[in-house]
Amino acid sequence: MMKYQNHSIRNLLILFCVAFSSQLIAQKTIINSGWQFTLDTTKTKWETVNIPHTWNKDDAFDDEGGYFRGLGFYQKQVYVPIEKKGLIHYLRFKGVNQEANVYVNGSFAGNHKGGYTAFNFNITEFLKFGAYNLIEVKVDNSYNANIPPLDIDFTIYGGIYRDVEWIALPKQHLALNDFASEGFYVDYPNVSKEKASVEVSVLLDNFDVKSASNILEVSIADADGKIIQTEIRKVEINAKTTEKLKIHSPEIRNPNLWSPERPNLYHLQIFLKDKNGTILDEKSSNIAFRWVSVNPNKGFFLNGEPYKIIGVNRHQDYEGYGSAVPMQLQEKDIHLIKNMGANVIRFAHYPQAQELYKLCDELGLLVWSEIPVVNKVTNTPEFFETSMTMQEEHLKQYYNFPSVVMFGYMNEIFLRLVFDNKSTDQEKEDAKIYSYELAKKLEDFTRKMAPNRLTVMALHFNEVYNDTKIADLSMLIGWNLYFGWYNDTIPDLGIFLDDQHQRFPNRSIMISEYGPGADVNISSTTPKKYDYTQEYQLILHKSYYDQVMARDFVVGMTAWNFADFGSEFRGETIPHVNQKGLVQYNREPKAIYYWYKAVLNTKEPFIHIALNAEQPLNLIDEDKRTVSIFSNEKKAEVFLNGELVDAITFINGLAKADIPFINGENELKVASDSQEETKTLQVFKSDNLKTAHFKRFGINLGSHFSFYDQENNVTFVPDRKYSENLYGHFDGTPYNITKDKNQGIPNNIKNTKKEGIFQTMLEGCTIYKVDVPNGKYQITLYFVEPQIKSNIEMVFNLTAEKALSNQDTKKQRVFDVFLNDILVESHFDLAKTFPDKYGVTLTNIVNIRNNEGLSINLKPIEGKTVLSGVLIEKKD
Ligand code: GCB
Repeated sequence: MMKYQNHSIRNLLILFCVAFSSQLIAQKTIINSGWQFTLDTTKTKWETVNIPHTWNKDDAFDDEGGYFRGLGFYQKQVYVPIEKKGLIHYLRFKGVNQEANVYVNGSFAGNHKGGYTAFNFNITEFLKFGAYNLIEVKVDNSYNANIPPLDIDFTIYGGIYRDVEWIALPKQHLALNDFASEGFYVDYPNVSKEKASVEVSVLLDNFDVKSASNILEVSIADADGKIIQTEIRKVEINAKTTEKLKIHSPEIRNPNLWSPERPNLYHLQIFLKDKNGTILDEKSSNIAFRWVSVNPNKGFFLNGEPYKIIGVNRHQDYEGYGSAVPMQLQEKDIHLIKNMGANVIRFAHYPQAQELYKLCDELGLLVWSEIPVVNKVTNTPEFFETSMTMQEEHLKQYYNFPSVVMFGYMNEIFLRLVFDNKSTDQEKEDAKIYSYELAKKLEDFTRKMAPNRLTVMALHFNEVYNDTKIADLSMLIGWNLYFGWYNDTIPDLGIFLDDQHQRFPNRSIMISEYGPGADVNISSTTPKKYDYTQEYQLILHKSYYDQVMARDFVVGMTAWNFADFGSEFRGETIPHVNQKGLVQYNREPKAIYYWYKAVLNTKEPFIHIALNAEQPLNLIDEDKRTVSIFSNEKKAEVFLNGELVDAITFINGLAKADIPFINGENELKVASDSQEETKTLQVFKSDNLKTAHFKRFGINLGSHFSFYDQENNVTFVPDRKYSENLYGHFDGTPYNITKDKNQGIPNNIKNTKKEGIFQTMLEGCTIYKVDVPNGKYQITLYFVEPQIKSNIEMVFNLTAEKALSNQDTKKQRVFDVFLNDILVESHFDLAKTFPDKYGVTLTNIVNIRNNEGLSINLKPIEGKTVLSGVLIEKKD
């Protein structure tokens, strides 16, 4: 079907053409273009928008807390020619977040709850023919205790964010009213290496007042498009009824089996014809022969062979677009995931665009698909019913994608309960019971509806899932494990897995989520938990991979997350973004993406130097820098400025080389027999700042990591204790660094994009020295008051500790600021002058003479001083 996103007139033309053609055939038109939209409940001012659309693409990322959750109104006029009168007309909405009420010419056409599944409304009875028809959609993304998901770690962008279709059909057609499925379901009874057969269940609707004699034609084509079999049936459909029939195809001998390595597809085509052979309706689908199973001791099996599944989770939003992402960009994600060498995607935590599942069929990616019953359940009949309906829509709409091998329905359903300090013990016990009840209903229903798929559920690290026995319901259990981040240390993963396996020997388990946050601008030679360095991200992922590969019983793992994603309440080093992606929010890969590619993609040889050439590198009092290099080659040679400096061997995709960079421009080349990569890097190398030449020099105080400040093109060096001819503090301690978690560190700081500098700081420092040469400098000091009251609840820290934030916001500290004995700021009181959590800078010009270097003196008047960063810029 073609898309005319910006040509609504063409859409109408198509409707005309169809109407004037002699045959009345099914017609699908995408009506994305030129809708009127407003958030104004008086509906007086409208703007014109195209679908996909969300009203939260900006406000979910701005400096103000929160984002608009409420009502949005859409409307559109569509001309329907008189010739279309004999047809049945449907509106199909592929995704409206999260509740929609649709009206046609003022009449109520239907309501739909849930933002991630499609719905169809038959609007024929409301239409005027040979006239314009007004379509109105009232969309609501407010919190609704009866619609899953409830409190979650992702933004609920409101709007009509997937395509809208107008489908006009002859009176007999494949049903569109069975939970918005395509009206047919493909099954594969008895698939093996030797033979396979296909069974297609078709729902045929007859809207006529008389019965109809039709012909149903079901054919299967091979990968080259050659039809290999066709089944033809005469069907008599009674007036105003739906006819259900099953077509069994003859056996196919030695079928080409489907796998991620060899995604052999066949193609199914269904035609409904009238008795004269005119096509009334047609449908098609990928079909593929594969079977899967799990074994508690041996893991996952694909087509009878053991198979480790390794891949990613994916959220659907994208930097700058919110949830309204052009399909081409979304499809690019799937290609990126495939090229990384992944063999599985978990579409978490909700069904995503169908086009992507089709691409998974074609590229070869196993799929886990699920509905957004996440973190908690509301004990109302409405919540239960909406969840069940959502799962029915999900199963029926995604049933025919052969890539889908796992159907899920719940994620960490006891997360809120565990951190709930308001409910009574009895209420908590009740919550365990009713959440289990819903899980059981969803499990039974999924097994019944989708008998050839695995059922799955994801849990967080807590015994409550074992105690309640909810973990025994699904065929496969996914543990979301954040050892080395929210919990304990990285090696605790293996201990946990072994313990679970021993205690629950009949359970098949995988790791459905894991991973630390990482920021491409943050780097360290001494990476640690919670520092957001790419180096720590590598350590954690690599170790998880090793621990999973060492255990046959573990089915596999899916990293959290393929890409950074919007989570409005979060405040990490990038405000409102969950930063656990293997690629950034704009899909630029982080270093870790290349490490996975080195291990998993054996087809495309490549070499990647894990350094960002854009970012200047500092080697202060450091002779060599250890650089990580990723490759799926066996060995390579490393050249610096044309000289061979090392010969490396890659183990599990990784080799490290100590590079003796020189001051200035460096060309680093790594070459194997067939591949090479070269990076040109700007290096500032010095063991004596007094004799150094630089334009800008920045220091990230209170921190062991460097931060690349794009705006100034400076990499701020980590802090250190002062030593002669270099820089550093004489006193003070890193603010809250001992806490090992990011609580207490200010987040979502207003007026800056440099959280990496502001968030860490020295507290109680009175003397800081930088031994720069004599000259004129512009000195910028960076401050933030860390104890400003925060309204951000860091629930995803998964810890019972309380944030340090809710303290008195006034007069935390007052101090004088001196630069080389000149008082540049007197009675500096951050809390008083900047009552909001605000990134504050003080900039002064200073002349440094007599080899005295730069001395920053902070003299406390009340409380302890703070200082987050220093930028020194040469001015003469
Ligand atoms: C989880 C959740 C996921 C969160 C993730 C995190 O366990 O399932 O929705 O985004 O942790 O990053 O904390």
